[in-house]
Amino acid sequence: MSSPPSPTMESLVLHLHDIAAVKFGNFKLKSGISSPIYIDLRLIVSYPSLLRQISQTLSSTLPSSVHYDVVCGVPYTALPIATCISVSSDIPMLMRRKEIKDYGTAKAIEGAFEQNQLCLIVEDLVTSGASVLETAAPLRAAGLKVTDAVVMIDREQGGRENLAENGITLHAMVKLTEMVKILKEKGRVSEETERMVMKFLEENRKVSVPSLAVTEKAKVRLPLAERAKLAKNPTGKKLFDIMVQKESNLCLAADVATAAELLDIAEKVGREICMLKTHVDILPDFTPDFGSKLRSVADKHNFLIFEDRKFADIGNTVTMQYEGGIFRILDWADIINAHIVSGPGIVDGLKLKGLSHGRGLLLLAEMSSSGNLAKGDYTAAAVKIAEDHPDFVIGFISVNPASWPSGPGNPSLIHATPGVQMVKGGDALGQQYNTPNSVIGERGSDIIIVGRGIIKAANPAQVAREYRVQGWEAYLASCSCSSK
Ligand code: S5P
Repeated sequence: MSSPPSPTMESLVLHLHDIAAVKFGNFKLKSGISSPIYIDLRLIVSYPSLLRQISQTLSSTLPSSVHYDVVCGVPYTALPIATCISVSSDIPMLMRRKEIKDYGTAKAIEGAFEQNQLCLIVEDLVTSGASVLETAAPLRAAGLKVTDAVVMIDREQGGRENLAENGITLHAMVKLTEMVKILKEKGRVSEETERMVMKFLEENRKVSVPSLAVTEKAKVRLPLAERAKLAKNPTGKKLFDIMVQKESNLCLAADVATAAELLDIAEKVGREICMLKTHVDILPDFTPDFGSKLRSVADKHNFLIFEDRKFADIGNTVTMQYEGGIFRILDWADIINAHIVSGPGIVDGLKLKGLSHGRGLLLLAEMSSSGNLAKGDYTAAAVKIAEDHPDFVIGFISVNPASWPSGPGNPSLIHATPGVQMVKGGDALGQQYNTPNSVIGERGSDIIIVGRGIIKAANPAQVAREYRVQGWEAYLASCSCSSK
């Protein structure tokens, strides 16, 4: 930054220092590292004139070419700032809910808006840009356009670049290094402190990936291409290959009302997904040619078909359920799944039919619904059964494999997780949602299974793209390797 700071900026920075919103010393950050500088902007609500000054300066930070129809603050610290900007500019505001308890009554975005309106995101402090992205995702999912974000302080730790990669231009009121320079020039900090802070920022500038909370167990995974080589089942191998080719770890749960709608959404969303999950028994217009029709969409867009049949009976019965009836699942589904409540015989039964067709099986090791009983010893039993059938079992339906005693375990097996939306929450019937970042980065899963988050969106193809990008970036960030 070459131009000297304006007097307004200087007084603002000094004011922030006066109220101890910027502190120097030795602070342990959430990430565990020690920092010589600490910023806590939550305090600004106690100083109305400062809040007003901040909002005015933020508004004037934006180039005149930036237009917006609505503003939305990143919860919680930036909410009062966004409110001030909204009130003084007479531009309506939206609020993003951080947690959604009940999808029946609560929405991710509160406030009135129209499709394709431009929304400006307001944030107090940007490090990696992850929190701005977390707010942009549900806004975009609701049909708004997000192209710009304005922030009070840019810590210059990769946020600008990460946001740019996601189509968002960051406008910063002040950069952290500029703040420190001002404080040094005004005699608030010593040369020594300035040097320490600059050194710290310089060393941490290289942190350019979103600071996803990646758990240790989730981190130790091999690249997908390596895992493809380890897979013993052809469909399991193909799934890894498709994920790499399409840079997608997104599975669409196509729980739509009719077969016609299913084929339509498969066509629209096909290019974004590695797998499409069906519940074929909910389709009133199912016809025997459904399988071949879906197969041709799957071949065109290169994804696998997963019939979420959740077989649960004894081995002999499931052979008939798999092959026969009106659905003839064996003929068209690459992948099926099964509960293990009846014991390992169910795998033997399904394998008897599926193996020669090259099909694969996912075992339900955990479930996403609240109060479910698939945990502890039950989950461990699923792992054991999978290990005993590497030629047919390709992996698990799981929810938090990083929490398992062995972690996600054998890298030739895949983890696919349902209960995924852009914001944490649930529905009125016990479904529980986690975000793509949490599922992939913290919980160690490989594939996000998304249903209503996509199919109920105004523009499913665009929203599917956003899930794909988030899921894939979370995967790359949590993979110990830079290659896929
Ligand atoms: O534990 C589970 C297992 C599955 S396969 N929880 C689930 O929700 N599922 C399926 O994932 C469920 O049957 C539905 O098809 C999908 C979740 O859909 P959504 O609309 O809640 O995303």
